[in-house]
Amino acid sequence: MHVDTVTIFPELFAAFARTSLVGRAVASGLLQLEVHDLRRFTTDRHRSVDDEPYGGGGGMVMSAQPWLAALHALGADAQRARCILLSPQGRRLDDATVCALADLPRLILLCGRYEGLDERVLAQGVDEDISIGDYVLSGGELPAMVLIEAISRKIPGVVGLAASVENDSFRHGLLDHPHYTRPPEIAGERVPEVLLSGDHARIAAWRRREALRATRDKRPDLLAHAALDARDRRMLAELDGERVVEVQACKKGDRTE
Ligand code: 4FV
Repeated sequence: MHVDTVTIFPELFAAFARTSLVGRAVASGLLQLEVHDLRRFTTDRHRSVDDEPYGGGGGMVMSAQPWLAALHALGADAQRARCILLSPQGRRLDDATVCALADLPRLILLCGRYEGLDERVLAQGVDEDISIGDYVLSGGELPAMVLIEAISRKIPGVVGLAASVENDSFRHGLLDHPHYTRPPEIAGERVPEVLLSGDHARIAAWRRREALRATRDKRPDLLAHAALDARDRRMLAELDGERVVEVQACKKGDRTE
């Protein structure tokens, strides 16, 4: 996977490109990450990248010329590169989109600043815009890093233990189950016995049940799209049954108080 990133703050990617998972992906050659300074494509002696907005109003807008020159220089139209602008106006990033993008040979990520880019850049050279969430940041650099890291985890061989990617949250449409490690007891809290049992079938069942419980409690919207089998639905019914008992117990508790 080859990723070109265009930004006015290339230094923001320096540590990111040599640290942890992305650092290993770049070092192994499984990911080629090139960071381009947008100012390299300016033509005026002040190397300016922004200007007053037509129609007035606060803030500055990024000028089209440097971006169009950058896209041309990077061959955005020629090679099979998907050109993506990170922007709050974009389609929300999710695991399915990450998987789809991870199968492509090349991405060009545009990191905006100020109020955003002149709209004519989007018309000319951008294939799609993607948002990492409904909030406004000062720049597209962090969203670009989020996207690069999420995609890197999908590149075979990047995450040492393929199983851990396989079990990632959202991979099967569910949130992850709880995790525990040594010591078996801390702060008066013991690790669920089943996890110490060595009985892998029981452990797998417990983990599936807890993933269903976490998803039902925290992201019920995901349950509607999750690939659930009959056993999952039985587990959910049992969990709901448990909840009824809990609620009744609470009510009973209140009455006796
Ligand atoms: C953003 C987001 C984001 C908006 C104005 C950059 C900033 C500035 N990008 N998901 N949320 N971008 O807030 O992707 O130009």
